Amino acid sequence: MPRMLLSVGYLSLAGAALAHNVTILSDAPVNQEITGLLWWVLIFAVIIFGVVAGALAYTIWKFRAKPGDDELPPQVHGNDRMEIIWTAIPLLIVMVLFVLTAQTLVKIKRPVAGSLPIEATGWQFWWDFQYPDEGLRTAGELVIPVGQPIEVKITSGDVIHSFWPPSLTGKADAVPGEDNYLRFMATKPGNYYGYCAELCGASHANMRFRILALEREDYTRFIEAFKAYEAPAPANERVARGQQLFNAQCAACHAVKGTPARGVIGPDLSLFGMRTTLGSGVWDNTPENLKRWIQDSSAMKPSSKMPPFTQLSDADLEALAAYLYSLKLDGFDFAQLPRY
Ligand code: HEC
Ligand SMILES: [Cu+2]
Repeated sequence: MPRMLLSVGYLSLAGAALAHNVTILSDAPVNQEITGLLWWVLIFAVIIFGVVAGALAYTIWKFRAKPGDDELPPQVHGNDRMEIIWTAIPLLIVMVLFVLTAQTLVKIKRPVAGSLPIEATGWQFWWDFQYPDEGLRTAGELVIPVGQPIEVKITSGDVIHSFWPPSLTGKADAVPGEDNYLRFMATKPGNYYGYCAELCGASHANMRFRILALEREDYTRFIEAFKAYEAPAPANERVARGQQLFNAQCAACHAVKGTPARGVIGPDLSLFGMRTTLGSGVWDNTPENLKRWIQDSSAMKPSSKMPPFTQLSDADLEALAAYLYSLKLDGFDFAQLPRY
């Protein structure tokens, strides 16, 4: 109940549409730590408000002008004892908050043995993700296991970005030439929303990502299948045509595992057919959105670094879409994951 009340206050500030992105409603351990701090601040704030407002109300009532009061009341200048008290109390409160905050900081910054290392690189306007231990690469949607600590090494390839999945943890800046670390753990499976939290250009607001947390067995199955994965041989004419177009027009910037496409300027598209979103976590991954994206991505995402392909015929777009949707592992349905 108190947690609910606190959430109501928070939500009225943050906007109800972001209900799945509220730190204090999250079970993730780092967010629980931060929520604990928030409680301390709230307790002190309520006490201070009560004392100050109460004293003010009492004074106004007690010393109000009464009939027959024609003379000025006694005039007082300064009170050493009170000044010492009202300096000492805030100092004490700030010291308590300092100690609590320092404890929390140490706890959430400490490297955890058995963490899964991940490397995240921000680019205008998308996120590249790598699994250094497995030699795997993806973009926009990062798959992790539930119940294992994750250690994300964050950097940027161009300007300063910031990596922030609010339902899982706080944020860390992505700075070119520098590595910052975020450590967190998902406690339940889900499709967690993430945002770039540092103004980075015209499409900063369109630079998002997702973290897909899977049960341990599903995660292991996913990683093993991904390691063994090579883009499947085209199942029909259309997919074959799509692959051919892709290798001719898109492979300079995009990679697809097990094919000649090895570009690294744009997102890795090896498992694009499994993505729940398109354009770095912004649009639903539907054929309509995909075709619109390929034709002119900057019409959807201003200043997108992917060039337009307005010369492609409808049949070509269909073929490219058919090829991209063939790039997936069987036996997974990420669309079913609850969203946080
Ligand atoms: C000059 C490099 C370049 C070329 C050529 C290029 N792309 Fe891209 N592409 C990008 C970049 C950069 C992005 C990321 C844009 C963003 O989200 O801000 C991107 C994003 C995408 C996405 C969205 C990926 C995601 O993670 O959601 C798809 C799908 C895509 N491109 C398909 C294609 C196809 C199909 C072609 C060929 C017809 C192509 N691209 C050609 C650079 C390129
Ligand atoms: Cu950014």
